[in-house]
Amino acid sequence: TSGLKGIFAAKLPAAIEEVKEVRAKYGDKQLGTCTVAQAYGGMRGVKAMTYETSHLDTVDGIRFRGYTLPECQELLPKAKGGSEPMPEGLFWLLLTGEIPTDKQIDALRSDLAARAKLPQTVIDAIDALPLDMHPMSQFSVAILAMQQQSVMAQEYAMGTPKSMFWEHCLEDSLIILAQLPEVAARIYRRSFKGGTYIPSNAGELDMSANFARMMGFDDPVFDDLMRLYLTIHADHEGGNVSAHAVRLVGSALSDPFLSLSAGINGLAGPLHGLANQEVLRWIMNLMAKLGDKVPDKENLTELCWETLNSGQVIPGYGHAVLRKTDPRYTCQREFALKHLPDDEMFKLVSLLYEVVPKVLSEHGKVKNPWPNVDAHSGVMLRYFGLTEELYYTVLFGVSRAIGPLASLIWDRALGLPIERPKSVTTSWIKNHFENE
Ligand code: CMX
Repeated sequence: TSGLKGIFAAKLPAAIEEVKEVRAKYGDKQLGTCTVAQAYGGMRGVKAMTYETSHLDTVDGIRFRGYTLPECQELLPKAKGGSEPMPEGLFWLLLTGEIPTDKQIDALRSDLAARAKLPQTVIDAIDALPLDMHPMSQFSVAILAMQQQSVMAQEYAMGTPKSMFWEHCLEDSLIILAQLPEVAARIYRRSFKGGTYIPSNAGELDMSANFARMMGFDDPVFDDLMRLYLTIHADHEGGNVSAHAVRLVGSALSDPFLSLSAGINGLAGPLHGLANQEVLRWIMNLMAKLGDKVPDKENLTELCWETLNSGQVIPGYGHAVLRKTDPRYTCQREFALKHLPDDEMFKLVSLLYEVVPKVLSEHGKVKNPWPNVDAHSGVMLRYFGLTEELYYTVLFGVSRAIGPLASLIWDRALGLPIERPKSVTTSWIKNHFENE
């Protein structure tokens, strides 16, 4: 085996001790305050949870275990012939805090391959779903269908001690990561390719190349795009809807399958992961409206205002935490500049980058007028022939399993309790502050 479990286990005593010390030393300190406005306002900016695997800076963007995206691109192991990092390597980094060696990643791939065979019951469950059900709904149902394999649920039923939870959570997470690409590829092939399937080759190929092959793509540059895509979407600290849903549901000791399915349901919302689908639709719509006109700053500005004036958001722009261009946008832009600089749609996306922030700033409502990760991904997928935008968020979901599951293993290892914040009613607030 890869030794991943051993390396994680070796880190545990010191990490548990560190958390104990921090709690003893700073337990009474205020992390942040919560105003009434924040309680009504989606708890924005309230520091009220810990999350070890990644941290989001409002300006510099995401850091995975302290490493920026460009650092991860440089340091994480590459597949043979590829130049982007492998998401398997990121899982290792998020879980252990260490950059894995090539050898460790080869061994992890074997660990995953040993768990990759989809149970027939999962295949049957997917096959029973309506072909026109949204791919994200199919994906969430499929993950629930996978839950019969949960070691954590089986062990809990037998009365396992709390100290063993993380081991079962790790085992379930490995099963999920091993099987998710095939589950996702099946959903793609049945929804858009007439239900013809390409077998998995998890033993030979890295996760991204195997996933690409199962979807029906056979282009080394697309493999690299998948590696980049699955790496950059993996984790975005703990408060976003998908990561927080995984953490919340997992805190009831629901196993990783149940927890991830909940996270995927959150990712399926248009203000979160579904925005990548919405971006492509919005761009197609802009192109249709432009007709024969060449897009320029002037006509695009007008069309952006049309979107805003009709009460809709401009998808792919804005963020709850970020206050600058998302580095996940920037590294996709760099990939596009390298591989598809002359693509018309990429040029349009680039032009929108010059137009939208100005329009949104003038609009005056948004706290962040800059693009997020979703503003860019669809254009590149489309360029390589993955044109079915309804499917885009499933790719996001395959990736988003990586971070929140690594974090969930830590939650169980650190023995975090069930989440249960206190809520108050509007009349409680009125009574409470009336005589102040
Ligand atoms: N277009 C138009 N209006 C926008 C906007 C956008 N792109 N982004 C924010 N606003 C509006 C909000 O709807 C809000 O309006 P109201 O006061 O009428 O409710 C106001 O500006 C203030 O919002 P904010 O504090 O700047 O942003 P939030 O933290 O509330 O929301 C987000 C963040 C991402 C949901 C929001 O920017 C948005 O809806 N963006 C478009 C959808 C999108 O791209 N989502 C993907 C995010 C990344 C991901 O999770 O995948």
